[in-house]
Amino acid sequence: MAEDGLRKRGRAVGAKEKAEGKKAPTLDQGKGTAVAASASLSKGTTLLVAVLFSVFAVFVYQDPSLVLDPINDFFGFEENAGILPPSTTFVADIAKRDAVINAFKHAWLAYERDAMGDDEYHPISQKGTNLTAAGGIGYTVIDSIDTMLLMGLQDEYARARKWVETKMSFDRDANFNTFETTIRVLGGLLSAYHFTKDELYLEKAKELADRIMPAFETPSGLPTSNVNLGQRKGVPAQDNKGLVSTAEVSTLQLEFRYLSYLTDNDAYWDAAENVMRVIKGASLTTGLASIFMNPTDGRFVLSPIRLGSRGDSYYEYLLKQYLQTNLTEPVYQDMYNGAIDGVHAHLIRKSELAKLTYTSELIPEKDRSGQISWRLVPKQDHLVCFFGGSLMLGAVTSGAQSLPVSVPPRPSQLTSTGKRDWQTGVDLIETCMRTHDTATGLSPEIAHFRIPSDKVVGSSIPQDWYIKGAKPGAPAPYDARYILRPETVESLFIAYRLTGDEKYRQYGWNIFKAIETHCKIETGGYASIINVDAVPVEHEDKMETFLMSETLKYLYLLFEDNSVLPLSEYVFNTEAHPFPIINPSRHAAF
Ligand code: DMJ
Repeated sequence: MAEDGLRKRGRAVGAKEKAEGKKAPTLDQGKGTAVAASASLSKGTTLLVAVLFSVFAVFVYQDPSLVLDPINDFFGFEENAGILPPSTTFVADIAKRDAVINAFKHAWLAYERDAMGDDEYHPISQKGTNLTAAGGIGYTVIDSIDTMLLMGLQDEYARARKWVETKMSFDRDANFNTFETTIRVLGGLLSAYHFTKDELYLEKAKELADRIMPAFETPSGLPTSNVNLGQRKGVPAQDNKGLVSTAEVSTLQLEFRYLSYLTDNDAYWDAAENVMRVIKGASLTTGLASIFMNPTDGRFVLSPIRLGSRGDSYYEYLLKQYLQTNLTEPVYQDMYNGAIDGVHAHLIRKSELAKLTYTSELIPEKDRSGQISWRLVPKQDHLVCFFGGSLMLGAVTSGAQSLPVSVPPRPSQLTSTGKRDWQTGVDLIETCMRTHDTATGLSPEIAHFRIPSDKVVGSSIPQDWYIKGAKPGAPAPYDARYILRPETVESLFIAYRLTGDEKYRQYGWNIFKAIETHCKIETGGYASIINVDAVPVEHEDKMETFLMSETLKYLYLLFEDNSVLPLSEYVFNTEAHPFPIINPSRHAAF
């Protein structure tokens, strides 16, 4: 199914092209006519032919697939010939896949033993805590269920389901983050329902969404940052003057749209789509998005522009909304294309020494006269590492000349922006892998890249990038930590599915081994580390829920047979909860 879906359809196109190739006799006749005509060619015509031939030669030099593709198709060569032998491509690496399953069990069983039902887990103190004093909402349990189902952990799943049925409650009189609750809990419930068709999950999803919906009741319709689930009331964030994060308001759409699709209740879809309408209306000419918006007037507020925190999944969900409804809503494709053009024009840079591709941030600065200028800061969050895989996925869908493309795509199958995005995606993944060149083999929360004006000397990592504030013997800065984040392995999974290139599995295995070596707690669970560049490591007593929902799921899928969750049939929410691609009767009305 998975890549098979992509690949089978790829072969179908090849077959069609081959069928057209069978019109060879007609071509031969044409060639005979041309030969006869050539006898009477004038010198001028000969010159014209020579010029045309030269132009053609230049095009072929730039893109050899112009000639190679028709030859491959005519002779029936496999579309991915030369990448990997088709018979061995994409089969599971069972030993590595099962090692990831064992890691999941090591995490889950410790959580279940010490903290079952609590929102968060602290593996060193072997305790759980809740997000609020009003009690838990199933943050960790729900975030983990679809991974258990995928991994075939029936016993663990049965116990988790029992807890959901008998203990989980959203009737909590406290403020919860609207975005986090949606992506982790609503997203997890919807995936669990998709895989099991167990009404329990759909009922819980509806109840939770109904409690979140009042957050959208602002003058603009941009939801408040928090929501009191017990009182069913939107609550503006205390910090940030009641402003909302762009990524947070624009990363609820896959979940609310899918819930409408399942329930035939348009209210969820309407609320989520209205946010996109407001954002489109507020859009900056660059296609980029500042990280804060005003929920009263629905406008962007002067604030940094970046692909890291508060910006990241805005770009992710533009593409994924387009994919979710089977490429039938061009408004999201247009918004995505505009945003990615803006990213290339303003944020993508090359490092000084090794010419690594990285993303920088734009920080607005006002001078005394109120004049605004934008300072480019060469700072890339680990969060940005989702973007390499996302660009590659965008290239083979939004950036395809026609669908489906081969695995990997041929240059001739991509538009010029598709080719650009594919290359940037490939390069960004390499850069993210270079940020794993640390003492632990894990990458820091934030990497800075050297620029000519940089005065940094003597970093412990004498490369194109460094951890700001890291000094031998001094306490590690916040930037130096690894908190079990998934973004790099997420991109590796997508890159492997779209290329079949074994190097992505090797990269993923290296990261997995580093997690096992440095983050695993012998008594159970995994913990964040406070400095990726110091061994032996010092742990922070926290196991983020996205270890089980994302990091281990993407690693599992990287080593699993590609018939599991084909990218041609599924779209992953930003917390790695898979939703099926749907064909709804409605489409964006703006
Ligand atoms: C996850 O909760 C989601 O992937 C979110 O979009 C960004 N951050 C974390 C994981 O790093």
